[in-house]
Amino acid sequence: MIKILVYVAVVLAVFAIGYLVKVYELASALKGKKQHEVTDGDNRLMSKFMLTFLFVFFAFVIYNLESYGPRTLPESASEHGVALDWLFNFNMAILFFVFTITHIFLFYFAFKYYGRTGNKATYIAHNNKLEMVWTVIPAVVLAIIIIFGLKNWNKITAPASKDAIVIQLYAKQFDWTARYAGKDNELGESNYKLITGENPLGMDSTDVKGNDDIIVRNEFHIPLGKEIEFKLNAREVIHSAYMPHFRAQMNCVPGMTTMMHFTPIITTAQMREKLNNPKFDYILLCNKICGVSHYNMQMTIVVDTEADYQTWLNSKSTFKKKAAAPEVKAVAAN
Ligand SMILES: [Cu+2]
Repeated sequence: MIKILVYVAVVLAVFAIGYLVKVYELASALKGKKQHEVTDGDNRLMSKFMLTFLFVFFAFVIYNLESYGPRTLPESASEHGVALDWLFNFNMAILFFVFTITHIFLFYFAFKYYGRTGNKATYIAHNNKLEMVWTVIPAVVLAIIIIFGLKNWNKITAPASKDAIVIQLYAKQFDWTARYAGKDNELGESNYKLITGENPLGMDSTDVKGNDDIIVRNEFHIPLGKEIEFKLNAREVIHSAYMPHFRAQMNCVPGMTTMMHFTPIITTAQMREKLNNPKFDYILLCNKICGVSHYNMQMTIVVDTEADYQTWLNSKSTFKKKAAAPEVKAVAAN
């Protein structure tokens, strides 16, 4: 009902404006004014609006930077992220420079050179020098950005080193499971046909490589200063492993393994201190709209010192021990 009333109000408003314009035109005709004539006075007024807009607009931009700037991500917690942030800031610096200059010219010139009767605009058909300047400068700047970008991209996407800690991140609707490769640093085989309620990753219990694997949910730990190699899998639809504080993201695709790696450089405790926020936690999010509970598909990441990481990892039981556990429980129940 309210919707219909709003529609009716909008339609009536449009009619009302139409009639007002008609009344204005008739009044002008009666006064002997030429219809739609733009006077120098009108142009002067508009030019002043242009200049006012320039200042209001920049004030708005500065206000937005001030109020929303602090909501952006804190400094990068991974090694490659520092280089990425530098590249991002370099891009932003160029953008802001060009943005400021062009907007000042746009609105200041509209103010200064507003239309006056008898004034004629200069007509320039072609100017080689100008063409060169506005082609060569952007080309050089773009080339610099692309070269820096490619250099970083090659480093980030290069294969991980052999001694990197291997962790599988398994995505399904709607949660994450992390699996550590254990002492042998090799993940055991898995197969979707083996998936059951007790074996959500479909681990193959005949593969000895999987015996020392450690499966954790809700929270996973990684050690400071060590390279971590993530192997990403998805069960049913495409998910995306997004770790914003580490400037890392990679799609998880059913039927294949995707990979990424990074080295954390700030522990959770250090970051809490830096941000003066004792509740801060690194987070793994799903960044692909994968279904109704996509928004809640997350896992806490804890960056520990090497010693704390080992203690945490040792407190977890391996796949083999866990597989044996249900029998123990059954005995206890009897
Ligand atoms: Cu998802």
